[in-house]
Amino acid sequence: MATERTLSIIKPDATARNITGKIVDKLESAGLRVVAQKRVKWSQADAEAFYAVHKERPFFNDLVAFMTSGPIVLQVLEGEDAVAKNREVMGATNPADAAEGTIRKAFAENIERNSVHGSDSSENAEKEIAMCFKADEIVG
Ligand code: RTP
Ligand code: MG
Repeated sequence: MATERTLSIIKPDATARNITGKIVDKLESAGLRVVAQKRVKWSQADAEAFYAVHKERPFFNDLVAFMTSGPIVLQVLEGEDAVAKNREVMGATNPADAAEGTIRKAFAENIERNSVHGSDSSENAEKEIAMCFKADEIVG
């Protein structure tokens, strides 16, 4: 498996609790390297554009409200099989289903306030990285 990049977001529930570093520790311990990072606050338009794939889902409006409720940390992670590795260390969407040792098991509050986002395929990773970072903001 070749070196790959994925988009990670530390969500507002986690920045509110000041646990950004604890989450980065788990990502780094899993062999992922942070090659771009910035803290931002999304507008409604930013969140709607990022989550456009979910716009027909019943949780869309709540998700947009949550993701614009406070600061978030956008990251590009690099490593072997980075998309799958990040999904593995994140754990299941619902923390009640998340495996021991995962970020969501340790930190998520509920199925919505679940602390992290990670791209779900290489194709989506490329799109999401391009939405969030300029090429010269990523230093591998
Ligand atoms: P993510 O995209 O954030 O990495 O999470 P995921 O793939 O595990 O979950 P996805 O199905 O893509 O859902 C995106 C985010 O929407 C919120 N959600 N709320 N209230 C609900 O039933 C519900 N379901 C999903 C979560 O914040 C989820 O991560
Ligand atoms: Mg998803």
